[in-house]
Amino acid sequence: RMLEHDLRHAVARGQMHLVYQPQTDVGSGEVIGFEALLRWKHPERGFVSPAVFIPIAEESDAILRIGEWVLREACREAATWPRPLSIAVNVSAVQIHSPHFVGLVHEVLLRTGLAPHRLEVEVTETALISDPNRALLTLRQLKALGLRIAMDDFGTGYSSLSNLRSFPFDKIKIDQSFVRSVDSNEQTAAIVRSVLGLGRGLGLPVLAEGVETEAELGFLAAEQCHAAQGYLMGRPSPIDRFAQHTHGTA
Ligand code: G
Ligand code: G
Ligand code: MN
Ligand code: NA
Repeated sequence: RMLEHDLRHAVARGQMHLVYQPQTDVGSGEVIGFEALLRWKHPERGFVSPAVFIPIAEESDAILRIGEWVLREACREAATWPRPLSIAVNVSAVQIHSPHFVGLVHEVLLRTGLAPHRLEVEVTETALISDPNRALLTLRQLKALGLRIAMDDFGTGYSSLSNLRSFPFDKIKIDQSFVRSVDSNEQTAAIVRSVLGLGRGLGLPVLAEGVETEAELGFLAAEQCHAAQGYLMGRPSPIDRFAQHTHGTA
């Protein structure tokens, strides 16, 4: 496929960049960190969505080179911020199962000087199920480096509840499909309340993704959700847009 070929050279040709989306504390409204999201500007096709090219990259192993670049770039950027905000990086199944991944993360932390506790690795449940024993070992080794693991897209994957017990997650990210209209749909509200109760019972903070309206945020505040992310608080954007948060200036 054309895209597959072009992807192999995209990093070296400088076509990839990261945008950053703020994550806020629901109680205080303050920005507590950012999620790094990958963007590819193809020379002829323009912007190609990661929802399109990440699956292609995962088939061809190009994901390893791209994922390494994302990790380096996000950690390098976050290490320049005067304020010690967290930085969340999405990691694919292929990376988690690469024998070099833990060593790579260790090396990137050392080289960038980023404090390990500021790094959060986001993994989906689907990334863990092909070889759960291997995945568990990798997650434990990552945690031994001092970073945190978030379960991404919670509720959309396979067997969410047993995964929460089997893997050492530090945070639950409720998928945006459950956040959309949570203020007006009683079924959705019941599901989100139960995930928040689950988080409380397990001692895990919960972040709600895809918050677009004040009404959704109000529901989350009333239900004591810890953190939120979504267009309401900020769209994924170049990091300069958020200098008042990263640098603490007005
Ligand atoms: O930001 P956006 O809605 O375009 O992202 C679409 C999908 O691509 C999401 O599932 C998101 O997690 C994924 N994605 C974005 N950036 C990265 C990345 O750097 N690595 C991986 N593996 N997935 C990413
Ligand atoms: O799978 P993951 O949760 O990593 O993907 C996050 C995706 O959700 C990104 O593509 C990001 O652009 C998108 N996103 C973030 N906030 C919102 C939002 O408020 N509404 C919608 N529709 N998408 C969002
Ligand atoms: Mn994510
Ligand atoms: Na998600």
